[in-house]
Amino acid sequence: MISTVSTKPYADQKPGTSGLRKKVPVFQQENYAENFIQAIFDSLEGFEGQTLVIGGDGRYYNREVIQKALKMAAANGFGKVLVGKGGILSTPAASHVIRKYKAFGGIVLSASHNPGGPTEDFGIKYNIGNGGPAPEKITDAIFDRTRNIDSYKIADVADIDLDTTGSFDLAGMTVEVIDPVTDYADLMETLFDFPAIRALIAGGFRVVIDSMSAVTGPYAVEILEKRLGAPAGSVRNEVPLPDFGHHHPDPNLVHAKELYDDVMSADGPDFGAASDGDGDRNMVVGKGMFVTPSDSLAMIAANATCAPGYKNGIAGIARSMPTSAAADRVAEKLGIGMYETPTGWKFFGNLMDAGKVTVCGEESFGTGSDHVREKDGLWAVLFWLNIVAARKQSVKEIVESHWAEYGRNYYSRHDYEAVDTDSANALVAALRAKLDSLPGSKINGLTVTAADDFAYHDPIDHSVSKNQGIRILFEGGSRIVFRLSGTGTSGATLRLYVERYEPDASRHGIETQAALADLIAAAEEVADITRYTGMSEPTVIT
Ligand code: VG1
Ligand code: CO
Repeated sequence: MISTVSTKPYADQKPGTSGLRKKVPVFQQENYAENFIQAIFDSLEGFEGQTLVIGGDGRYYNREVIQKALKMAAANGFGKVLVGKGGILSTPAASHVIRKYKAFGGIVLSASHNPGGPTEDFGIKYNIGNGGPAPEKITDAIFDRTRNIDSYKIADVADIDLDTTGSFDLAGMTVEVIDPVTDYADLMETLFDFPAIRALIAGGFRVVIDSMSAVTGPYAVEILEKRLGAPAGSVRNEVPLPDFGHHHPDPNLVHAKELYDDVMSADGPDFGAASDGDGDRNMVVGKGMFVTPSDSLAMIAANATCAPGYKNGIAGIARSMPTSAAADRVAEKLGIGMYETPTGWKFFGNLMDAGKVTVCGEESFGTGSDHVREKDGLWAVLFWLNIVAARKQSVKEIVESHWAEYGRNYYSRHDYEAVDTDSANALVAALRAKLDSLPGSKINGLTVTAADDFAYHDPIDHSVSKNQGIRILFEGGSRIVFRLSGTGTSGATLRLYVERYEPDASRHGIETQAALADLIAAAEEVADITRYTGMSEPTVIT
């Protein structure tokens, strides 16, 4: 029943920030997905007879690749696979299932916030036994293997019925089709004060969640509508669609604008939230107040003891380098550790496993904790609802009082998408070449105190990750950061991150782009963005 199929390597299977992401037609090439999955298995040791978790965000091509992965897991010697019904598992739910059932690891099929459909994006990512994304050591080994792979193993059997829960035999391996929602919803109930949130909602506090036709719909309906008693219809776009209804399943002020406008309108809801394709990102909007992801991390950390799962406090905080330093001030006040890592959740796993940090966050609408080893969209939403319920204040009041206490970190990210790859690389190379000469000089009248290309020394496994983003720091704590995206599938995306710290509460009401205008102009001056990208404005501002 087991075949060994000969194959030829593809040169472009290097995992990026979060797994391998390519257009669907690329994945549909002969043996393309098979090669990558076999390369994953060939890079691992000791999984004979062990359990693997497989799930995806339901996007176009999800089911086809799940069938291949199941047959290949059986042929390679796994003892059991847990797969979400319909092939569905949100990224945080997959992480939880891996941990709860002590699986050897998991394969998550997703291109996250990237659009889906026959000509859009698909992705494959491997997670290790702690439930988190594989560290670079493993993704490097997978890439090496893809470059010389010559065969893969697969069971010649019929497809498994993914739409019925229960146990099935697949060429001697057990396939268990599990309900994708229950375990995750139960976990949330252990972390947050559901009775308090239920009372808040029963008292008339109106919550809406936009699942953006992506994976969180069934999770949000179960938690918000069934367990927390919000009226039916509180979860919008709750049916996962293979093409996300032709939208970008990316929860930000551009792609979730309708929700934002609704919450901001006079008779709109009190609280709105959205999440991305695979359910690990979150956007939180309170009436009259959008919470930036960087602020959200700081505020969740500062208010963590409101939630039962964190009532004894948090051990430490980690954030990716481009994320604002708002959380640093909270860590300082609490007297706990603060860690700055490269972009991508895979760098947080070691810190959480070692007990050094409890909460982590990224500026890209990602927040999470050590309850799993991925960022977790609904977790962040529930944390905010728990804080609102416990403090009996609005989101706006909570945010403004935080700024008054700690100061405000004005923050914005400008993305220049689909830039010619050579031009984007040239921009970065030119910046790199002048790093040494920048300290002490002035850019747009601002004095540079330091400039470097961020390198991370992992304090646990002592690995070193270089070239993780160019940062230019100015007097007074402001900074600009440049890096190229590692999740895009066409051309290059340049990300410019801009941050300014403002301690004075009387200056906390400035419009963000205005508050950052001199830094944005400095970025243009030092990096010649318009000339290199051919764009006079970013494609997305968040
Ligand atoms: C982006 C974000 C990063 C995030 C990654 C995966 O990466 O900037 O913070 O971890 O996406 O998120 P990049 O390399 O494009 O900047 V998800 O929700 O797309 O898996
Ligand atoms: Co995601």
